[in-house]
Amino acid sequence: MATPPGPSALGIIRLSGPAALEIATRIFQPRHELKPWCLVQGYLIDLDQGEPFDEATAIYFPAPRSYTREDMVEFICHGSPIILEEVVRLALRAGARMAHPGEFTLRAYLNGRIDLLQAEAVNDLIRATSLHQARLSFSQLSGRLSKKIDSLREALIEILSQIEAAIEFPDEGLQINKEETGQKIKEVLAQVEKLIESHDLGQAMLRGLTVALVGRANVGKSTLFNALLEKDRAIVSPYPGTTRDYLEEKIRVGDFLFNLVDMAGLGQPGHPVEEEGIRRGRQLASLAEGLLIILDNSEPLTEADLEIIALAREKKAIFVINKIDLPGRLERDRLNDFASGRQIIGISALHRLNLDSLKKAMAEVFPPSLNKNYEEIIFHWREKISLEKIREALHQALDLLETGYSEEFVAEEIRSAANVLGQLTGEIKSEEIINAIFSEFCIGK
Ligand SMILES: Nc1nc2c(ncn2[C@@H]2O[C@H](COP(=O)(O)OP(=O)(O)OP(=O)(O)O)[C@@H](O)[C@H]2O)c(=O)[nH]1
Ligand SMILES: [Mg+2]
Repeated sequence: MATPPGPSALGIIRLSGPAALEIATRIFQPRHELKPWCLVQGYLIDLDQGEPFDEATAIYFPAPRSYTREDMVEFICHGSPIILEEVVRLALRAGARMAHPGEFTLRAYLNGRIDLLQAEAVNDLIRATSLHQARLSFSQLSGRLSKKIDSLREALIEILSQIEAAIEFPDEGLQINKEETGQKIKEVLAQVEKLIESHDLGQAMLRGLTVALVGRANVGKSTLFNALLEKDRAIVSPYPGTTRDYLEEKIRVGDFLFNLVDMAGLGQPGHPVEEEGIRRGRQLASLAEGLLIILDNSEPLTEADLEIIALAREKKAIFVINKIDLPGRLERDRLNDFASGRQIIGISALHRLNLDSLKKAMAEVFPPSLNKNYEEIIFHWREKISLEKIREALHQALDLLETGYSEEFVAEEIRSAANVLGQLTGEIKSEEIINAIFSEFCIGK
């Protein structure tokens, strides 16, 4: 089943494998013959009972021009769970079996239609958190990152073959030029570094950035949390110490997903439960990628405010002056000094004033390295860890080259780097990696 459970306008069921067409014709009575790549109307029917239970369209994709490179049939019927379950039941009775998560894409990979990086991109595309990420994942699905990785691997294999020729035929003047070889390794290394760097941005897009709302009690953290979420999620009250445990919700701002965290007011706890809330809050704030430091426009800065401002020294932060609808008693000049160049934005969470400026600032300030225009972005830890291994091997190769070690040692490092690149695209197959990747897929893709 390629569509989610629950009633919907249409539902899609896919069959893949050598028996796909045969099984399909035992469930489906076409009005015209099922011709390759043609949409054919007909009836879903239990041929043993002869009563149709839905009208549907079917498409037959003969191998190898299909998603999996096997024979495939796709049914598009009404999206009733009852109908879809019946189609599945009849297909199973006719000899099909249920697909495992990601099995269609796995088959596409095993049959050589796509590589592992493209397979990962399929899942990222389905789960895209923004249009920007969808575009990047689609470009990866189209093979852009694979091409890059292949070109790096080819470059390493070329270096390797020169070194190996020099080892094998030392008498024929095939010595390697150390400087030139070193230069070529450095060129690959620079590209590997750039890809590794892009991972922060990729992860930020895929998983979201954690941003904590910090401030002393009653400054309006929960009111702002609700206003940004556009729903009444957190309890708000005029009494300090309202929020005790922290709350976490996702919002999308621009091209980024944020995990927004509302927490107890940092400062003097009025209650043991609040104390625990504050402890947890501090811990979360220290782990967050960014902070919104909320201050109250209607009161002068307090010791507690200054302590919270100090928390942000090592962090990306935006200073938010809340309650600008009230007469200002907060000393702006003093705050300017503390902010040391960070953005200060006046808002009213209660009256929803200036929230767009705040969102704009969040999208500018919190994402990592947005100023770097990466050609390719890697999204996953698997890729980052592999690239780090490659970086290490290439550094090692350079060291060995410079310190005049035997060329065989240099060759060994380059060979291992090239192998890791091969595992990245899946050209070198590893069951462990394959299992890890496809288990994250949904069934039907
Ligand atoms: N005038 C005005 N009042 C606000 C504004 N934002 C919040 N408040 C009020 O400030 C009080 C405290 O708001 P909360 O959102 O509960 O504050 P908090 O920071 O979450 O407080 P704790 O959970 O106790 O730490 C409530 O009475 C809100 O209505 C604002 O922009 N203007
Ligand atoms: Mg609160």
